[in-house]
Amino acid sequence: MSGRLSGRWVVITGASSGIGAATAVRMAREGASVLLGARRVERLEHVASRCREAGASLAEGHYLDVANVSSVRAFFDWVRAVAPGVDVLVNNAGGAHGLDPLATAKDEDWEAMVQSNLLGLARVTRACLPLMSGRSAPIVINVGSVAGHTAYEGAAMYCAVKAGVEMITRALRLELVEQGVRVGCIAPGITETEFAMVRFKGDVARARKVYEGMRPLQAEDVAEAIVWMATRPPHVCVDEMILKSTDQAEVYRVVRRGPPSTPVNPGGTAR
Ligand code: 8X3
Repeated sequence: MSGRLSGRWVVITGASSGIGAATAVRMAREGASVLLGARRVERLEHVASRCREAGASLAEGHYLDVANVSSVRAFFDWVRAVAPGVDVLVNNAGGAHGLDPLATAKDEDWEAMVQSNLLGLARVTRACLPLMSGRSAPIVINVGSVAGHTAYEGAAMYCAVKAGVEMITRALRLELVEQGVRVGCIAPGITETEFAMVRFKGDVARARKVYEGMRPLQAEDVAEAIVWMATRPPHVCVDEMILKSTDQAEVYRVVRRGPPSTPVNPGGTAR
């Protein structure tokens, strides 16, 4: 199948649902070969099959826990065995845990957020970079958040790790400019995925409130932007992109116009 990404090899983390899954399918539609990582391998297999139907040259999934060093190593051993190299890395795995003020926040929530959003992203990137060497105009796309730009109550650690994603992106951009590796970050605002369900540990009523009365971004909206970043000509690097619902002017300035337009999407993803 021909497409703007045909002949290109794409690795996506957190690909079992939400933004990761939508990005995989959207990249597949462009004819890419997609290699997907996530902990939920059954759901990953389902996404891989949707990618094959969408036109992927190849779509396969493999267990990946970005918080675990040996899992990252095993994942990239697999990538190395399957692919001649990697052209696009989408660092999507991550998410928020809890919305407690720092004074009462839980260690396990902090540790989970630092491990997945920050350390996981860094170790996945470190493992992937050797596979990008020698490819034509490779690109690393990090999924950050508007929370990396603006602090809000109850999200000190989440804001800190997402600001960290921005800083890793900028440092890496400088480190890789000589090699011609592009590095960019996309910072989405409220997106209707499993994000809120994960943050509130399965509390449907609290999760639903996040999207209540407004029209949030959908995973596909963010996926579309990621594919746009990945399909710029080789001399163009989108360093940063902030994408928000029209109803969200700022992290905490959201217009809620009426009853919920859509239910909480149980098939979405944490970010
Ligand atoms: C998710 C966006 O506004 O819930 O990263 O922090 S927000």
